[in-house]
Amino acid sequence: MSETPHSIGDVSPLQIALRSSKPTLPSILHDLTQLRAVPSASANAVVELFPHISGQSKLTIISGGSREARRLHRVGVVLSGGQAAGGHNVIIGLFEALRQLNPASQLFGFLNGPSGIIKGQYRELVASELHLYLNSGGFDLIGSGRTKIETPEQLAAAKKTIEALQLDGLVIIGGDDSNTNAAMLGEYLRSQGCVCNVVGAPKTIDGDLRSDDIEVSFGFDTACRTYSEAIGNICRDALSAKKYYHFIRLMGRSASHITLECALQTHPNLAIIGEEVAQQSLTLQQVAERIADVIGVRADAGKDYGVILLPEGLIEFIPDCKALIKELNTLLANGSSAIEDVLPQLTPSAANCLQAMPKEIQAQLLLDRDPHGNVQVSKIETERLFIAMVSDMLQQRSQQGKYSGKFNAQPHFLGYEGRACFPTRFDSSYCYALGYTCALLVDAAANGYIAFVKGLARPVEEWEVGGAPLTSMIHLEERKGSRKPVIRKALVSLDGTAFALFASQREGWVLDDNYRYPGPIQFFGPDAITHGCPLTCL
Ligand code: FBP
Repeated sequence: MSETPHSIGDVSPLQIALRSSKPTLPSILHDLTQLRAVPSASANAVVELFPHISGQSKLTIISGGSREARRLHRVGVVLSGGQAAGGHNVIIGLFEALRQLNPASQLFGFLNGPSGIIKGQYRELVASELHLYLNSGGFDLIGSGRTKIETPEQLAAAKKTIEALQLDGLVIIGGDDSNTNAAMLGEYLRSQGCVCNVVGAPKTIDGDLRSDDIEVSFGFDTACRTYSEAIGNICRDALSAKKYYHFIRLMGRSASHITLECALQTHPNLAIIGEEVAQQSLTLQQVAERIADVIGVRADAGKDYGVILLPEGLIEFIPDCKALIKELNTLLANGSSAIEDVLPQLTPSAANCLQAMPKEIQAQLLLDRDPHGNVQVSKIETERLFIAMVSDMLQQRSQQGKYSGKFNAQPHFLGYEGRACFPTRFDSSYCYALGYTCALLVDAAANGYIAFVKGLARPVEEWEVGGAPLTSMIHLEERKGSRKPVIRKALVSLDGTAFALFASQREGWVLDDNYRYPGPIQFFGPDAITHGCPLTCL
């Protein structure tokens, strides 16, 4: 049945329109037959843990190659970790580029994340199915998962699957932990004489997978625009009703990139940036006091409403909480999980920090870590913790005659709704170009690389593409109580342009209700509304 704007079918009119809206490609990717990957002059150092994939040079894709027929490729693709808008476009771009390089090339999708590689669960992806997923959100085409491929048995099982399928390429679409996995697998395969090339694509709404070449991970723009629409709406509600303080916790695990971007998009009365809290070594109490101060100043001006943004990972930036979490990670990795088991094993300062928190937050801090050893910050309701602390402080200030306002708070958490929505035009084109780039890196036999597309503040046609050695991003970090090689998380730079812009404007947002309303993501319409990149990338 054909859809019209007035019929109710299984597929919405927007879904239909987006499926047939081909993303723009950078000019360099218009004709793949003449491209080549050129190494930069300097190579990265050889790293002891990665003898087979370190010591390689960055690759830039340029035109000027021969027109010789390209090799036939058999490539596997896997989606790893949390959803991020545009993942399907990476797969579609990869498929199309592989077919352009050689029409007989085949692409296999591993099901439900890296466990699909270990268990040999996959299916071949074909054009007739893929076209239904163009510009769609989510990862439901093949599913995703957080399983790590790290034990000798898992690595051997992955190799068995890769060899049985005769893959010469494996594309791992993931964040920092998943790309660490990509490096480990690439290293292992070469050490075992397997010819498959492992290439990563930078995915995560958190925006913390960045380097000189990776300006932002895909999904960040869409997530921030989705949250900013909601924050703008909440700001307008606050301004209309004038009776609530909205405490909005924003997803983003460790780094505060999402909070910074959303603050620039919406101009809330206060936005806490975790990296600044860490730099100033603020305690939990001091962060709560800072919030109470803003509420107090506004109350003096007759304003008992406002909007406060909190990054999901804030708790890990507060030095006393960070030390507590580190101790808890080790205890949990060793099997303790009940509060009565844990408390006596903590140092006195960590025990005090835990006991000062409400019971629900204590329980949330003791929940299982994810397979990579991370605290599941999405389950820790810091917005409620701060509402409780600030409420107590304001009561005390009121008794001391230092506060005369009314404090009525609403907690919010914006997270999952920003991960699987239709991508922005930016993420749509960015992901499509990343898919093409992954294909070109496999074609260049690049193993242990992550694809990049850069120059993102410029028009799409001018974007540049290439691959960076994964080992250039790896360092040693404590995970589950021991030192492990992982890709370094890129935190908000307090010396960067984006933070400087925020710092120069935020004082004005405290008292003046200078809210900005970005509105919904628009795919069709004037360029000023549909095009653009994250403000933190400008
Ligand atoms: P990735 O790093 O895998 O992209 O996931 C990021 C994230 O969305 C975080 O922002 C959030 O804290 C976490 O995933 C939630 O994890 P889960 O999906 O397992 O609940």
